[in-house]
Amino acid sequence: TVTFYRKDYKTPNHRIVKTDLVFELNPSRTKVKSRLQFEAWDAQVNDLAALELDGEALELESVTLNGRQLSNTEYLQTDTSLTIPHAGRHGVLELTVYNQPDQNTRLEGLYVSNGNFFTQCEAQGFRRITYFPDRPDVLSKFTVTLIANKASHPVTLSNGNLLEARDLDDGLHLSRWEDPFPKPAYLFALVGGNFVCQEETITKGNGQTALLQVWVEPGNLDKTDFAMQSLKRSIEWDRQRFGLDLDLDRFMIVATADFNMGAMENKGLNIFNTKFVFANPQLATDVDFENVESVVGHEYFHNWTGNRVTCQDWFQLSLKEGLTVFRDQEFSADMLAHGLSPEQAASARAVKRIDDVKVLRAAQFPEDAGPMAHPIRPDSYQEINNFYTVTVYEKGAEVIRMQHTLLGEALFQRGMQIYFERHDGQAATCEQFVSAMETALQESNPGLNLQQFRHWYSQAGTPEVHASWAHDVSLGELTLILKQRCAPTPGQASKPAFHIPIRLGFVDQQGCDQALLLKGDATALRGDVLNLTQTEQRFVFTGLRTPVVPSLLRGFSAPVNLRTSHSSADLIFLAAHDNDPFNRWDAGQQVYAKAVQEVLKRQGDTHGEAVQAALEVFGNLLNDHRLSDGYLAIALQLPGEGALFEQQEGLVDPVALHMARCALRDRISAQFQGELMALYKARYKPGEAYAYTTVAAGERALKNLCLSYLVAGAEPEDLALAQQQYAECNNMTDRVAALSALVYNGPANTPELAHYYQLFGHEALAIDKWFMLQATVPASNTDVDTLAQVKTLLKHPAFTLKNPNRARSLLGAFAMQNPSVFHQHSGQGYALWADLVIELNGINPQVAARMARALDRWTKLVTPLQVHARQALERIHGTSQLSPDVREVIGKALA
Ligand code: BAL
Ligand code: ZN
Repeated sequence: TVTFYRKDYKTPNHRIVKTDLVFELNPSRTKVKSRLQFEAWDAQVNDLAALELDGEALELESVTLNGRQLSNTEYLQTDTSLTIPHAGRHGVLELTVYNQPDQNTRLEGLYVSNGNFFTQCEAQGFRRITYFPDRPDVLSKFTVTLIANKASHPVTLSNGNLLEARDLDDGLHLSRWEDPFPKPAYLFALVGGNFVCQEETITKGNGQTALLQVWVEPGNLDKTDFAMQSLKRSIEWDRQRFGLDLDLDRFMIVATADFNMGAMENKGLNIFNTKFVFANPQLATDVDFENVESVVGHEYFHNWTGNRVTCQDWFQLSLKEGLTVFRDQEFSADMLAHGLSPEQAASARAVKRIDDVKVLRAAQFPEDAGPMAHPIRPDSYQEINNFYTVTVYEKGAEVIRMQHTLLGEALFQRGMQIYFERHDGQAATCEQFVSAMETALQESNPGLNLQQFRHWYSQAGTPEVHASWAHDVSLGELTLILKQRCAPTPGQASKPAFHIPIRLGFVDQQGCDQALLLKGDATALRGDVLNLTQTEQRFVFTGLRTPVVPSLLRGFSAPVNLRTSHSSADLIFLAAHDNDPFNRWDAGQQVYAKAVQEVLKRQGDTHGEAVQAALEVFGNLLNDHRLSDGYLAIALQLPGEGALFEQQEGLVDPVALHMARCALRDRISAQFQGELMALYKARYKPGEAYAYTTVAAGERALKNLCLSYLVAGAEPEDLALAQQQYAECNNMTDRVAALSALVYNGPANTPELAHYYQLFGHEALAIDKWFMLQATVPASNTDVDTLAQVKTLLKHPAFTLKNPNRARSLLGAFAMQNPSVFHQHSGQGYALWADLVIELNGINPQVAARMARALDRWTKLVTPLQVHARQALERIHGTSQLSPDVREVIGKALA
């Protein structure tokens, strides 16, 4: 096992000033000729320095240096590299290699999907195309010539501008592309095949025009409108909010059904998983629409944050990913709020923020507490593909968001401006980003700095913040005591205190925020943000002469676990009255979580105090008619099983936890049946045309949430509601909601499943949903043996582990979204998972390593489950030919 360390970064001997590539595209044997014009990196590099190139799984035909063909004693070839000793300070290297796209099931480098050619080069796929210094700090100007069979592969695309396109002899054709911007190899892309496109010409900020294209396989053009609209909105938004315009004459998106990631920001030629392009009402849910918009935005925003300024090395990945996720989150929030009244807009933004924090808590907090914990800027890795994580992305975005909170929008934008002034066209580091923000901060606040804030980049783990307070109403003084600690993570036993921005308010009994007046050191409070910088800190607020309830960490101002001394009554009050919609939601979640824990302790009994409190919160929300449907839908949802698992003290039995949560859900459902039915009926409008808008999507979300409560008892008359909705719906949102109500609560093989399959048998993404639904039937549905069902589905003709989306829809859904069946006490869930991870390891190591993370948190399971889990982990670990990807994940889990 090789481990790579951040501290070992060294500049290369040479830069590649210019790269000319010629591809003769052939599915079984593609010829790649390259001409690399290289130069010494700097004055320190002497004539004797070796030119070092990476390469894997390539057949090397010839090596020519400065016009002279080298014999194989004049270079050094290994399984992973090609070295030319004494290459000189500058020169031209020409290579001819072959690779095998149709054998490439890893989907890294050049591969074939449905007969068409695609590439995926980030992080280290380019070295599977040809030998090259495959590292992000080597930026080169590329020209690319593509030669392909005109009948089978009529469309060929690469980065940048089209210089020429013409037919050749023998049924071949050629296209030649030039990317005006130097870029690292990971941003290279080519596409070749049978495609059609939707295109539009737009006018850029400088008055010039640009051609936008969305390319798909024939038959799919009716799914591209929304992606095109999203692209145009992204371009407009980046110009308005960040002052960043499109720098290309041509910007293309191409969709493929076989893709490891969501999408890829290759310069001018974004390649997308169909899942994040295709959207029309028949096939995509409201959530799918929202995801398409956010991923189209994300990839487009990378054009500046990622491409114009890229990363020095892969340890800096969060430099582009955290920042770009922050940007896509802000874009989505602005789009969701667009055109709404101020109140509705605030509500839409809050729902978006809550959605993002739910992901963080359900996926990143466990990562930070488990064997793969790493800082957003990791210090080491074995396989970089394993570090495209929720920590680097989502926690990375939170770290950017905290800087935004500390600086405010205007100074943050000034920091972005400084960042581009300093680093445009370069490969940069996280440190350089923070330094740009710090300069912006100090331009108007010379006394402040981000020194301590930098710990967020170097320290892993979710800090825990404990808050307690004492309020002397007669004096008007409230003393707030905040303590922080962060549990040890691999390689980091103890950590200095973080700089934690805590947005806060004090809510009086009328529900009004009292003024914030801090006694003493005024710099600790800026606006409504308190700077917690010490392990333990005491803040005295004055002028509070009536009782108040503190509302802390408003808007989730820092990615921490907050533990407060709020009483149950305080939480019920905040869940009804907090002026911060995020904290209002969060107070409700805390009450619900306590209720689940109480039901668990009382072995299913739902007559304890905590359940009473949950019913009170739920009832208050139902009675608050000012709430938007979208907000109410999210506030009436119980915390997910993943979040509950993490919050529970001690060892956890996910099956028991699931049953406790179900008991609470059933109690709520019984108690509020009338109200839920009324809400459902008022929003049941099967004849209404579908439109994807914030308000309409919120209405559907609330209606379908009500349905999920109503059918929980599995009474035939309630299931009939779902059957009727299924039969009458005109969109995928309502269809999937109805179908899942039936599949999760009704008898096995509900006829709607067969109907759905017939309706959508030819639509891969819809069939993914079909597999996913059946793989996630929980243990509480005793009519269904989900494990047996999954085993049967593995043999279904439409199932294949080779397609990442399909693998995720069955194996991923089963192992990561169905805790009560996956963690069944027989251990059979783990055994099946281990079989499939081993099989997938031989096909696609990158996707296999994702699936392999399902038991990251196995040491938090109750002992009998730990025994089964260890067995399954050890079985995978003992497999021969385990990829470095899977080996790292399983090795760390067992360490
Ligand atoms: N750069 C990999 C895909 C993404 O984050 O956009
Ligand atoms: Zn990204």
